[in-house]
Amino acid sequence: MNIIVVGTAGSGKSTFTLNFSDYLRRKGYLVGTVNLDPASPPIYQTEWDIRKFVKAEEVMEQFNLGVNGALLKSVEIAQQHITKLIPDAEYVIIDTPGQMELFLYSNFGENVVESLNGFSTCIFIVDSTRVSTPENFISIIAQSAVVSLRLSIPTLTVFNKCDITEIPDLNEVKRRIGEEEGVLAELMEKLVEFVEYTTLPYRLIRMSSITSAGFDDVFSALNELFCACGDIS
Ligand SMILES: Nc1nc2c(ncn2[C@@H]2O[C@H](COP(=O)(O)OP(=O)(O)OP(=O)(O)O)[C@@H](O)[C@H]2O)c(=O)[nH]1
Ligand SMILES: [Mg+2]
Repeated sequence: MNIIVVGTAGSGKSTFTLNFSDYLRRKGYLVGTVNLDPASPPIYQTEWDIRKFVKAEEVMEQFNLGVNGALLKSVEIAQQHITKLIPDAEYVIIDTPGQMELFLYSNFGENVVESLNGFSTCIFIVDSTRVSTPENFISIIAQSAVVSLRLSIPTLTVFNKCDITEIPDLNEVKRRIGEEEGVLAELMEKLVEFVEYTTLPYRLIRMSSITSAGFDDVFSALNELFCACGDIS
């Protein structure tokens, strides 16, 4: 199973890759980790590192680009190397950059999916410390639905950092949106329907990539997607 880890900047993708791969290894699985972020050296041991081919800081200098432009250019250069970066393992966990526009506006994600063999799934990691208002919540859920649509693979939406913050209750968010008035409130009510295109209505998964709380839930949800027989299939 290939697990593509996607999420906003600082949501915990790399920490998840590090600790969830250890979790799977402790269960006895052969696990490979892949760093597809040209801007960050991996915090886990891996020989499958995009930075062997392209480093964002060098691209920045070479093409006289800013941080974001250099990342987009690096990813473009790296596309041709992706197939060399996929290990042969039972679980392949693929860490990606936090610039969401790579997944929302470019075909980077699709190209990654096309380079993979076997069953692929995406974990969309939500930084729960940043979804305290209904507006933030709806915005991130809409992003996760668009990522799922663009990658065209099953996508599990997971709330991270449950060790330091309350995870929002979906019905409570809907209730708060229903109480608001005006044009924007109407827009939010329409946008909340995006939730239906994520796995959230079936199961809200809370986890901590630091403490590994909720990893059992993530693991069983992934396997349900794989078997296509669980309640989120
Ligand atoms: N308390 C807490 N902190 C976390 C958790 N997951 C990640 N962090 C912290 O959040 C920060 C960002 O974590 P990363 O794993 O680097 O996040 P990322 O999504 O890979 O970040 P980018 O690659 O920059 O987009 C680090 O300081 C982590 O220690 C969590 O579950 N709980
Ligand atoms: Mg990272």
